[in-house]
Amino acid sequence: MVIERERCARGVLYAAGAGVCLLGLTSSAQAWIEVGDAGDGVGGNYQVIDNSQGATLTAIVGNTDGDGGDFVDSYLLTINDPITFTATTVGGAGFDTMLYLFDVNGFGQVANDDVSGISVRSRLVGSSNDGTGITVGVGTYLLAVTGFQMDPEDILGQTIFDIPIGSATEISGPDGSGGGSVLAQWEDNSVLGSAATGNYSVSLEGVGPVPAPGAVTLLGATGAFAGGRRRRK
Ligand SMILES: [Ca+2]
Ligand SMILES: [Ca+2]
Ligand SMILES: [Ca+2]
Repeated sequence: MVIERERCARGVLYAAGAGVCLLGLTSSAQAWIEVGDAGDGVGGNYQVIDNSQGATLTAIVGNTDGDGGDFVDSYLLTINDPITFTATTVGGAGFDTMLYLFDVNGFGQVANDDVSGISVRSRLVGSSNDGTGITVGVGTYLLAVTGFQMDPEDILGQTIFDIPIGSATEISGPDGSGGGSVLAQWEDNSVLGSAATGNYSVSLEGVGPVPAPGAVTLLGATGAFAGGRRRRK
């Protein structure tokens, strides 16, 4: 996907492959552009965001179109600042998005369906607000971008996150019956027969690429420590 800067309002990015102005993203933004089709995260099938498209990371731009099973795109990235961490679907053609965050092993962390009662886009922060008490730390995480209503499940088909009807705006922890298990499959529970798909851009804060192996040993050690601390809660 080629980014052009002329076709939209001054300073707003244009994604030629998607044919959309990326509202909310300025031309100073460093977007990761989906390479081919990002995997759905099951069994380590994800796209690693590295430094090849820039050293910073303020957005991810991509597409789900349902073809060839392209309903979920997942990306491995680093949360550098859990306090300011946000992931928000913005701009694009606009469809009913869902965002899910897993740790590097596939355990559910936080999830969101809708920003508000009037917006079906999604927004994640680093702490759940549904009573599950989840707070993410510094480390490597898997961010899955998908549409309503794709639900991640464990190997037994139990949902990992419980986002009840009428509670679409909650930042959910992994409180589904499969919440203690790793991501093993996705279930399309859309009453429309097929989950929402489309062009998306996800605005990011507190996030960076995954360091090259061996390049940032210190960060890896920090991430491991944060993970250990989280588990003892
Ligand atoms: Ca895709
Ligand atoms: Ca939604
Ligand atoms: Ca929940």
